Parts: sequence; C-alpha cells; structure tokens
Amino acid sequence: MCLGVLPSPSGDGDPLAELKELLRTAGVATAGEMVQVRASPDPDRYLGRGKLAEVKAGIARADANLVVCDDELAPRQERNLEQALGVPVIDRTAVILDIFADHAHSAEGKLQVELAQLEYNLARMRGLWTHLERLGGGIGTRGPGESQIETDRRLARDRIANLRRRLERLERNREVMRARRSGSALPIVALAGYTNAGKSTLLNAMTGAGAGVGERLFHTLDPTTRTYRHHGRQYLLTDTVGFIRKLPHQLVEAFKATLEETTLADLIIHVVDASAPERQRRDAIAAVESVLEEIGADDVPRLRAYNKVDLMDRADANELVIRDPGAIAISALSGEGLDELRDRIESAFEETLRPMELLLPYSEGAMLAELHDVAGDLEREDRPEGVVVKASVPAALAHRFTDFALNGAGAGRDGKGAD
Ligand SMILES: Nc1nc2c(ncn2[C@@H]2O[C@H](COP(=O)(O)OP(=O)(O)OP(=O)(O)O)[C@@H](O)[C@H]2O)c(=O)[nH]1
Ligand SMILES: [Mg+2]
Repeated sequence: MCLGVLPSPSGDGDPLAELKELLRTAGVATAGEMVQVRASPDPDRYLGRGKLAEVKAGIARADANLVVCDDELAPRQERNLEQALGVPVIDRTAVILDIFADHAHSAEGKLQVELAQLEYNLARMRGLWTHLERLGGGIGTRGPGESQIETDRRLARDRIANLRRRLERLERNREVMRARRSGSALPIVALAGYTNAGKSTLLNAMTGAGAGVGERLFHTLDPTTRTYRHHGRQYLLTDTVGFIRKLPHQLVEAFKATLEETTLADLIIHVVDASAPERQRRDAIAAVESVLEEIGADDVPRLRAYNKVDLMDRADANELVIRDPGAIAISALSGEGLDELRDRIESAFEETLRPMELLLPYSEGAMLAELHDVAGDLEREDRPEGVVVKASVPAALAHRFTDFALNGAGAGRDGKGAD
C-alpha cells in the first residue's frame, strides 16, 4: 500500500508513479494507494487521524502486508503509523537504499551502500538491516529489545568507522587513477541525469561500450569511463549513478566520491528523458540541478540533451529545444542527433585550444601519436628534416610541444588562447 502527502491537488500525472516504479524495481507489488492533500505531513502520524482509519480499511481490502510512504519518515512517525495500521511501515528512503543494495557490484559501491544503510538504521534505532523483499513477504519487523538495540548501535558505530576507513583507502586509489587520466589531459565529458534517462545507453552509443542498460531505476551505480574519437581527437566519457527527486541524504554522502567524478569533468551532459510527461520532466531536471549543486558541480559547463526523442512527435521535440536555448534533442537508441552532440562537445572544447605549428623530427614518432590523440586530425607535410604539422592543441598541453614549435607559436606568454 503506497501513501503520499501532497501540498495541493496534483494537476497532471500520478503523484505516486515514481514510488510505484521504485517498488517495482525493488520487487514489491503495489496493492493500493492513497494520497492526502495537506500543507505538510503530520509530524506524529504522517497522515491525519481520519485518513488513517481509511488507510487501515484499505489495507484490509487490498490484503496488503506493507505500507510505504513517499517521504522520509521520522522514527516517531514510523512507529505511530505501525501501531495504528498493524503492518510494517517503511519510507521512500528505505526503498531506495534497498535498490542500491541490490544493484551495487563493485567493492566500493557495496561499501558505500552499507554505510548509507547503517547510518539510516542507526538514526532510527532499528535492528540490523532487513531486506525489503522479506518485508514484502510479510515478515514483521518489530524492533528488537532495548539492550539488543544498544549492542546493535555500538556494533553499527564500529562498523561505520571501519567502512569510512576502507572507503577512504579506495578513494585514494581512485584519485591515483584520476590523476593518471587527467595526466593524459583528454577532455572529460560526464553524463549526469535522472535515473532511467538513458545515460548508459548514450555511453554505449557514443563509445561502443557494453555498459549495462536497464528499464528499471538505478541500474548503474559504478562509474564507467570510455573513450571515443571525433574528428580524430580522443574524448573520455563517464557514466555514473542516476539522480532522483528526494535522493536520500545518506546516499549523497556515501556516494560523494563517485559523484565527484562529475565535478572533475570539463563538461557535463545533462541527459533528460524528453518523453516523460512535462511535470515529471521538470521535476527531474530540478532534482538533477540541485544534486549537481550539492556536490559542487554547478560551475562545470553544462549541455542539456533531451533524449528519447524517437518516442515523440517531431514538433514536440523541436518545441523543447526552442524553449530551452542551447539544449539539443537526441535519441541514444536511434542515433538521431548524436553527430550534432559530438560537434557540440567539440566546440565546447575548441575555446580551450591553441593553434600550433610544429616540426617533429622523424625520430619523434611517439610525440606525433600523442599529438594526434590530443589534437585530432592534423594538417601535415613531410619534409627531409621531419614532419611539419599544424594542429589545435589543448592550452593545458601546449607546453609539451613547445620544443618543436616553429616561429614561436604555441605556449609562449603572448596571452593568446591562454585558458
Ligand atoms: N526509446 C528510447 N529508449 C531509450 C533511449 N535511451 C534509453 N532508452 C531506454 O531507457 C531505459 C533506461 O536506459 P539506461 O541507459 O539504462 O538509463 P540510465 O540513465 O543509465 O539509468 P540508471 O543507470 O538507472 O540511472 C532503457 O530501457 C533504454 O533502452 C532512447 O533514446 N529512446
Ligand atoms: Mg545507467
């Protein structure tokens, strides 16, 4: 049974659609739902008293064995609701944590989820984690006795400290990898967006990678980075965990390191599911913007890509882009708009490029290969003393080639093209 509180009657769409989708992903079937319109949830019981009786009758009618609320519940609300309704009550955060627990594959992802779960449980003095499917299967979850709770809390705190240490170690490894990556100074493009927007599908379409794609929520938890070439130049493209409205705070904390991949990018492509109903789409965009702000990525240049336009009327898709200047319409599935996307990414980096004319002796084959990677297609002319090339080199890398520069072009302090 799904419950929600809305500040005002919903204009369009189903206010509990996302919660039901989350539950489906967690393997729980929805037997019924109820929404109460009130300024804010009741601080003691989430819903008003009258509504509670209605919900209780609804539970009996639908033979439901679990109640899920679309907001994060205070421990007190949860306890009172369980008492009043006679079935286990969980909140949106618990559902999301459960899905993350199921979808975490890498060592780091598993530790991050466990940390988030422990902190969530510690705050509500619950016993150790009980898997949702078991709850859905009807096993009650009355809390353990007082002394058991105390032991659990101490164990949980020790475990939290231990997890934090291990995550810090993993993060240091990740920093080394990042440094190596940025040492190559290839442009880094990060995909960000609401869960299910099509980020992994886009990564696959752009790079030929085999990243997992799923029609359920939060398919991807671990960041994946792949390369692609456009006009000869190499780019790094990173796909990472999807965002959601009311993303549990514990998860943003635990996944900070993973989410930081996004803040290190030179450009963020904000992938939007254009085929979603207007209101849902607007909420999703706002949720992503606010998480980006929270993780400190709001000053990274951004390009909004309306995906899944293959599912829409051409006119509706055009309208989206007209109303959101600078945005682009694409379909990761059909490939529509992807050439334009590559061009747009390229031009975002063009401003950071510096034209150079170099003379590379034939003994510098490795240098020529490196130049090709960072500068893409080259204009070259073979001469007896070496190859003369004209190339656009990222300003940050120009110093690597200045020894070979002709007529002082390049990394000189002429201010031209710097930064
Ligand atoms: N019709 C259509 N479907 C798409 C398109 N892009 C993605 N999809 C579908 O949308 C669903 C979600 O795609 P994913 O690529 O897994 O989405 P994601 O953003 O990586 O999702 P999370 O990893 O859960 O955050 C899948 O069923 C895809 O096949 C598109 O351009 N058109
Ligand atoms: Mg994905």
